[in-house]
Amino acid sequence: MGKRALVTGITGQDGSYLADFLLEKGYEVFGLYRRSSTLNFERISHIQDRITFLSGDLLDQNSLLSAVAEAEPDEVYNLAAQSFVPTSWEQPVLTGEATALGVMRMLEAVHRVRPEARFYQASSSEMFGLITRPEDKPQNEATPFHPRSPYGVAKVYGHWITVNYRESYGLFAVSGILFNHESPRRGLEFVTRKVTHGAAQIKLGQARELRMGNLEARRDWGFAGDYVRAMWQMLQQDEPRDYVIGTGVQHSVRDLVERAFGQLDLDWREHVVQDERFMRPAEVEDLIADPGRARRELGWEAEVDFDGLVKLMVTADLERLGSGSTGPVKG
Ligand code: NAP
Ligand code: F7E
Repeated sequence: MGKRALVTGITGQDGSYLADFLLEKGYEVFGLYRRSSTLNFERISHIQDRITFLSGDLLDQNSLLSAVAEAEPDEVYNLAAQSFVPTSWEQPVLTGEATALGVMRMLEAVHRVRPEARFYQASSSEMFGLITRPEDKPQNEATPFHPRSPYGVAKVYGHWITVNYRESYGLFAVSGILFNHESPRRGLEFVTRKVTHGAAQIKLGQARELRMGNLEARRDWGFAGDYVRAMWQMLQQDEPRDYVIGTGVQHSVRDLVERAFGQLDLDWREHVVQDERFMRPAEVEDLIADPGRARRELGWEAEVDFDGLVKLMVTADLERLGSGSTGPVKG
């Protein structure tokens, strides 16, 4: 019998890649999804028939207890969250409920119903937030947290409650501190996808300009398909431990724009307009990972680099927009 995995956030970017990965490994995959008036399975339509769906919400403890009882998982991947940073200023209470307390509700469900299951928490480099001291660059597992948004603060709670359930109850619970990871399945509001989609629209004559926020922010961007492999590897270790996952290479939003437009033989300066509406009340300027522990202990390394990622995303957007497709997201 293959192992059983319960994935929250199955309809999201990472949930879809993780489900691909686990099915490939022979897992029986259970996916927690939120009921809505229209189905939202675009990212998993290609594997929909191979997943057992359980309806539930991180805000609803009973549904999580039932989902864990029904799935009887060997591994639980808690990927669900309100994950868009700007929304966390608009809806801070909801963000706290889902992204912070939701983690505790999932841990409670595992602790009460299935304490032998291994638990993965989707923590974030947004927890590092404001970097001022030279010794905090690049960021590793010992770098102090200084979150800069309600989202980042909620993730710090999620991180520490995961550590706490490990220390309090001996759960095999780990926190993966993942830096930005992207793909053709990324939501359109995140900067990489906004840029690759926007550039493709301009190339095809479907738009003339792209309105952007802070072009100076720097991130460590990798490919989501590489990062879900790290999540799984963390749960295969002998001991539960937290890991930073990133490429160790940093680029600015300006580099991203230049690279994506350049890919399509466009001059970004003719199309990109800075717009105050996309600036943040408090910015995270300078993130770069030190993934040394993951390399040494998991043998993990990013396979897709920044250029490869931008190319992959631009090509997918151009193809999708060019074919007028509204169908399943490829890639
Ligand atoms: P995403 O595409 O925004 O997906 C989020 C998922 O969470 C969706 O399936 C969403 O369901 C679900 N969800 C939201 N609120 C929920 C609730 N109250 N109850 C149940 N499900 C809920 O995010 P992602 O990029 O895949 O990221 C996965 C996780 O990793 C998130 O926790 C994110 O914060 C974290 N993370 C992401 C990155 C990154 O760069 N991608 C880096 C570090 C950490 P609907 O489809 O119904 O909205
Ligand atoms: O912004 C700047 C923006 O929204 C990246 C989430 O997955 O990664 C993600 O959070 C940077 C920021 O991602 C625009 O100010 C400029 O500095 O793509 P983003 P994020 O906020 O880093 C972390 C690791 C997570 O955990 C989160 O869940 O790009 N930027 N102009 C812009 N950003 C957006 N979205 N739109 C712009 O027009």
